[in-house]
Amino acid sequence: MKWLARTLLFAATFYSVAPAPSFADDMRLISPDQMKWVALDAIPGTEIAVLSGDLGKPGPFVFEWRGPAGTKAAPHWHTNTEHFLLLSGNGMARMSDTFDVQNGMPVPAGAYAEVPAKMHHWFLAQTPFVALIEGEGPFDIHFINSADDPRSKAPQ
Ligand SMILES: [Cu+2]
Repeated sequence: MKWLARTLLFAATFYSVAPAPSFADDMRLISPDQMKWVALDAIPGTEIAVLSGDLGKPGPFVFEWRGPAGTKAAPHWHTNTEHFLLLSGNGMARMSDTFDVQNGMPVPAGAYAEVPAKMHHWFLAQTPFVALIEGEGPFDIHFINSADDPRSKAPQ
C-alpha cells in the first residue's frame, strides 16, 4: 500500500502545482450593457458598437450594427469582404446597383451573408434589427449614388 500512497501523493502534488486555467486572463467578454454604441454617419439613424479591432486600421474587426425598421443601406460596396450575420429582426438584401426592393432576397434573423470585396449591394430592414459584421479593416462604405451618401452633403 505504500506505493499507492506515494503515487497518490505524487498525483496530488502534481495537480496542486499545475497552474489552474485562468480564462479571465485571455478571454474578453463584452456584455450587452458594456457595448459603446455610436452613430454610424453613413447610415443615419443607425448605430454601431465595435467589439474587436479598429475599423480605421488594417486588420480584423467585429462590430454590431443596429437600427430601426425601415433602415436603408442604399446600394454600396466595401473595399474588403463583408461578413454579415443578422442577429435579430428581418430584412431584405440584394447584390445590385439599384435599390430594387421588388427583387430583394429575404434576410431572416440568423441569416448570414458573405459579400465579396467591391460587390455592389443593398440592405433594407423591415423590423428593428441587430447585425454582426466582420471583416478586414480599414472598413469603408462607398455609395454607388453619391446622393445616397449623407457624408457628402455640405453642412447646413
Ligand atoms: Cu455592405
